[in-house]
Amino acid sequence: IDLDSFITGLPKAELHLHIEGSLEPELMFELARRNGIEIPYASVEEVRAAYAFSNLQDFLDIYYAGADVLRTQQDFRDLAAAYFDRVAADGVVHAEIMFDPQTHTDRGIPFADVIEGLLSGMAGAEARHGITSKLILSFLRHLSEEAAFETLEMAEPWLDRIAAVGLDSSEVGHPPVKFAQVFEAARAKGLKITAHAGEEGPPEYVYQALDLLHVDRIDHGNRSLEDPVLVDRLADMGMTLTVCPLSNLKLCVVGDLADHPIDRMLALGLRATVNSDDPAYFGGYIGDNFRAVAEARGLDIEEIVTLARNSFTGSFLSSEAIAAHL
Ligand code: ES4
Ligand code: ZN
Repeated sequence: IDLDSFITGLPKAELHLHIEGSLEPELMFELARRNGIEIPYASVEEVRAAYAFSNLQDFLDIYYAGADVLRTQQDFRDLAAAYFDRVAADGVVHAEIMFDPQTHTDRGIPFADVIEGLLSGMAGAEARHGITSKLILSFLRHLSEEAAFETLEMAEPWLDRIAAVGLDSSEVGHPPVKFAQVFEAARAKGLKITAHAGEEGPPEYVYQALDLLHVDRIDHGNRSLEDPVLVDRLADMGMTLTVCPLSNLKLCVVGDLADHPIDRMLALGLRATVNSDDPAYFGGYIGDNFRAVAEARGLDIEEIVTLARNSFTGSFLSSEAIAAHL
């Protein structure tokens, strides 16, 4: 059995996936047609050609524009269904997916349509593929903490179907401290906490995510490696990092996949995982991320198995469910 087939067959969980970032150009065109929306591209090829980014903000501008075709509950269900149908072939057995409600409610789309559509897509995935999933509500950090509080309030009727809150969008200039109070409120409601930190932002933002947001997981975390004291702390506490190799490459967090720190993270004792982030924009789903980084870094079977095991250990599943996957 070759390494690629081994990776595909290895049961894995995806812990860092923005569902809006799984919107493939083909579905973007279909939804634009269905909803009578003009999009500034003539073809699927032209959309893909526009996906060249030199940093996070470059990408975010295109990602928020793309999300404009998502209008109805059915759109959100179709979006989620397409993601799960795709990753079923990648050996994904569990996924914890993020959504950005503010991207939609700020355009007048009812929160109920967004979340009910996604929940329906998730239920379908369990029925069709046996894939379990959880939902992570992510706050946009370029907006105010007050706006995040309003979003948390909108989510109140669905809190039993939301596993965690997250923090994403433009990192630099919007440190975790800006959201300390809303994360405290979310934690008081029994929600788990994750936050993007150390993708473009400095190690200080990772410290803030730990000390002020009390995160259960760090999304990305790459720049933690600049601070050996921080690395030891993350390793000692068994903090999960949801690392996204192809995202790191496309957003120039790393210059070359051959320089990706995934195996250095493991060697330092960090609980690193491999994830896709925004697969439709970054050139691959979770299996592609495993295969690309395994090849670029020459990962061995043991490292690959550790990464897959970490995805369950670092999940928000119950300890019994985690044990059943290991
Ligand atoms: C994101 Cl890669 C990344 N970083 C921060 N926010 C995001 N939202 C969607 N993808
Ligand atoms: Zn992300």
